[in-house]
Amino acid sequence: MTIKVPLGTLVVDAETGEVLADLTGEGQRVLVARGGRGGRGNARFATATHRAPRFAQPGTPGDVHTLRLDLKLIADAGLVGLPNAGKSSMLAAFSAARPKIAAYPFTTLTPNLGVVNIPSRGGFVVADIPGLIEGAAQGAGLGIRFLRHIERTRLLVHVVDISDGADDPARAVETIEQELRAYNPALLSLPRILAANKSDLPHAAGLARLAAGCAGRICPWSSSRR
Ligand SMILES: Nc1nc2c(ncn2[C@@H]2O[C@H](COP(=O)(O)OP(=O)(O)OP(=O)(O)O)[C@@H](O)[C@H]2O)c(=O)[nH]1
Ligand SMILES: [Mg+2]
Repeated sequence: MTIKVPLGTLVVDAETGEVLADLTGEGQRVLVARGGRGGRGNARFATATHRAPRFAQPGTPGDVHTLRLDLKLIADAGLVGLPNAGKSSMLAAFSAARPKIAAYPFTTLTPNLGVVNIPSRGGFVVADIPGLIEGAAQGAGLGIRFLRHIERTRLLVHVVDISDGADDPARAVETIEQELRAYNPALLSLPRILAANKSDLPHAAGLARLAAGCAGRICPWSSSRR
């Protein structure tokens, strides 16, 4: 029996926790449980002189395993940030993905993927995940379970709302980095770009605060095409 799974599925032995396969390639197949040897029915034993034998040979049972399938999406870059920072808007601005966007926190409930096409250099995949809040590692908000989807990325884009109505952006950066660290410190060794978002709105104070804390990593951005 063949079970189709999405790219990025890890096959884990549920009892030992051993990773049996990591299906990251298109069309990749793995045999996780070998079937038993088939039996032979009585017709197989028929001969010219013994045409209706009353015996048969039963088959043997196949392997039995309890497996867990974990999906870790495959993306080149991951978007992280507080709820409402504009992660999904950014994905919509530079890919054909059409994630739900709205002016309230936790609009995104499950990760979205988008492909960014750069005609001369091919494309790359960006993952937009639900917003993180302080205490996410302890389960606050939607928690940190979605962070596994950005563990495979090569780079993180940290989206920060710098508009004057938003919370202190330098503090926002700290909060997110702390949650990333609590989930897996290796995430902080990925290159991280700070996208100072909503720069179409008044933002002088917010940008100054961000620049004071995180100079050199900032990239002003606006997803609004107004
Ligand atoms: N003015 C302005 N508004 C923006 C910009 N980017 C996003 N927004 C608005 O900010 C709000 C939140 O945007 P989303 O893209 O849903 O934010 P998100 O970070 O994906 O939020 P969650 O999914 O809840 O974590 C929406 O009302 C957007 O229209 C921007 O560059 N400028
Ligand atoms: Mg979103």
